[in-house]
Amino acid sequence: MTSPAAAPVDAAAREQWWRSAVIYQVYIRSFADGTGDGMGDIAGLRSRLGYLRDLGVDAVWINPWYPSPMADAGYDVADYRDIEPLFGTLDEAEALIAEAHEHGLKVVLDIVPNHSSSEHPWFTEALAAGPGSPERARYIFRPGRGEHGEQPPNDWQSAFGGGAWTRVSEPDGRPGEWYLHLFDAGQPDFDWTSPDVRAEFMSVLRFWFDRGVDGFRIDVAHGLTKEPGLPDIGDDADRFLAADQHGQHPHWDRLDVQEVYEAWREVADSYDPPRMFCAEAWVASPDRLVEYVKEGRLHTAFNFDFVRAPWDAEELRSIIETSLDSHATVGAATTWVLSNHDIVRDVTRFGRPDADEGAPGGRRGGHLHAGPGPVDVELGRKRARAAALLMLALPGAAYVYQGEELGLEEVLDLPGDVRQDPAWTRSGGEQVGRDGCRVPIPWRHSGNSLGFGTDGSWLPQPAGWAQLSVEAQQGDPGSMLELYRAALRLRREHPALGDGGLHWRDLGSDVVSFARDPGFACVVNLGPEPVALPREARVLLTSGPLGQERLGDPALPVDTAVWLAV
Ligand code: TEU
Repeated sequence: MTSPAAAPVDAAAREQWWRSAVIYQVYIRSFADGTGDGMGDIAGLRSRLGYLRDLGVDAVWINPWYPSPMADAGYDVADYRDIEPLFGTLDEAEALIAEAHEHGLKVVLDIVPNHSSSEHPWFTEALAAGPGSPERARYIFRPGRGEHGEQPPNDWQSAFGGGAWTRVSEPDGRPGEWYLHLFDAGQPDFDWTSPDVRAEFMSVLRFWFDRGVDGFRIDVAHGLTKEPGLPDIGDDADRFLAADQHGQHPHWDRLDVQEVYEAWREVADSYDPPRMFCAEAWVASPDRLVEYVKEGRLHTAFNFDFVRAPWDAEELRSIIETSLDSHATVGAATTWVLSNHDIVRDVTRFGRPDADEGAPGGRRGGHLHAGPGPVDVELGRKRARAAALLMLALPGAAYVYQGEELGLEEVLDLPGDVRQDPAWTRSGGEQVGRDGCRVPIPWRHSGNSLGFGTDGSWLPQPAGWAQLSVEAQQGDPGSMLELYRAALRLRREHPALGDGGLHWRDLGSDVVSFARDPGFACVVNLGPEPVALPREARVLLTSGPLGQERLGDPALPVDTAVWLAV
C-alpha cells in the first residue's frame, strides 16, 4: 500500500508515464473467467497478467468492477468502495494491483461520477426521505409538468433511447417526483452542486489511490454538471455544436465541470508518485477536448476524433495534426484509440463499404454503432493491422481494447435473447447496442468457450474465433497478435517512439507518412495503388507483405503500413 506523501510532490520532476503509455483495456466481464461461471473476473485477470506483460503494454484499464445490479454492465455502481461478488473480493483486487505492479504494469480503474445505481444506498435513502429532503438533493429530483405532474420535467433523452426521466412513488404510495437519468433508469444522475457528492468522490478517489491504483478513467466526464433550471433542449440539439454555443448545452460539456477536475487533480498530485486521469468526454471539437487537459485539470482525455476518422488519408492527416496542435497549446499529451467497449470493433468498421466516409451520424459518429450492412472482414483486418502501426507510431499514449490485438471482429448476429445492453432493450431493438464488441476473448483453439472459462461464456463466441485465439496466433509471425507484440517491443526500444513530435513527409495525397526523431518513419498507404518506399530506408516492421515496385525497390501495397529506419 502506498500512502500520500507528507509534502506535495513535484509532479514535473517525476516520470509522466501517461504521456507515452500503451494502456490495455480489460473489459473484465469478457476477459478471462477464473471461477467457471461464464463471467470474467479478477481471478481470470490475475491468471493472464503474464500475457499482458509479454504483449508489451504498460498499463491496464479495468472497466467498472464494483458491486452492481448490472443494469448497464457495471456502469451502475451500488458501492464505490468494494468489488462485485461476480468479479471477486476486495482482497483479490488488492492482490491483483500488487501483482500487476510486480509485472511492471500500472493499474487504471474506471470511476463513474455522473450517476450511481438506483440500488446505491444514497438513492434508496433519497426515495424514502421524500421531496425536499437533503437526501434527494444528492440526485436530480423534480416535480413533473402537467396538471398532475404526469409529464416529465423536461425533454431530455436517455443515451439509450427513450426519455431521461422516471417517475417515482412517494413513501405514501402516491405517484410523485421524477428523477433524471441520462442513461438507464437504473442510473440516476447525481447533482454535482451537492457538497455531499463532491466530497464523496474525493474520498472514493483516495480509497483506491491508497490501495496503489495508478489512475482513473473518468466515465462520461463531460456530463456531470447541468444548466440550472434544466431547460428543454428542443428539436435542434445540433445547434450546440456551433463554436459560439460551446459550453451552452444544458447537460453536456458545460464550462463549470472543470471545477470538479481541478479539485480531483489536487488529490492525484498529493500522491507519490502522482496519480493520473483520463477523461471519457464526447465533445464537439479538439478545442473543447483540450479544456479537460489544461494545466491543473486532467492529464489526458480519449481522442475520439481519431476513432471517428474515416479510412481516408487526408482526413486522418488532418485529425492527427489538429489533435497534436491543440494538445500542444496546453502542453498535454494526446491519446489514440481505435476501439473500446462502446463502439463497433475496428476490423468491422474498416471492412464496411463506407469505411472511407467516416461518421455519417455527425460528430457522435453513427458508424461507431452496430447496424446492418455487408462487411468485408478480411479487408477490415488488413486495414486494422495498418491502423495499429499508425496508432502505435504516433506521439502520445495509445489505448488497446482487449481483442484488438487478436483482430476480433464485431459479432453482428448475436440473438436478441442473449443481448444485455440496455441500449438494445430500451430502444426496443432499434439500436442493436454494444454486446457485439463485448464477446469473451478466445484464449485456446478448442474447448468450452475457447479457453475463456470452463463453463461457457455469458455471450456466445463465433466458431471462427478458434483461429483467432491467443493459442492459434502465438508464434505465427503473420498473425495480428505477433504484429502487436513486435510493434510494442519496438515502441519500447526505439527512442523516437512514444511522447514527442512528428514531421510530415509528402508521399502523395493517399499516403499518411511522417518521420520522428531520431531516425524513424511510418508510412501508411490508403490509396488504390502501391506506392514506392523511400530508397534509403530500412524496414523495421510491416503490417503486411511488401511488393516489388521495380527491380530492387520495395513498394508499399494498398492498405498497408510500414515502420522504417531512416
Ligand atoms: O459511455 C458514455 C457515452 O457517452 C457513450 O459512449 C454511450 O455508451 C453511448 O452513447 C450509448 O449508446 C460511458 C461508458 O463507456 C458506457 O459503457 C456506459 O454505458 C455509459 O458511460 C454510462 O455509464
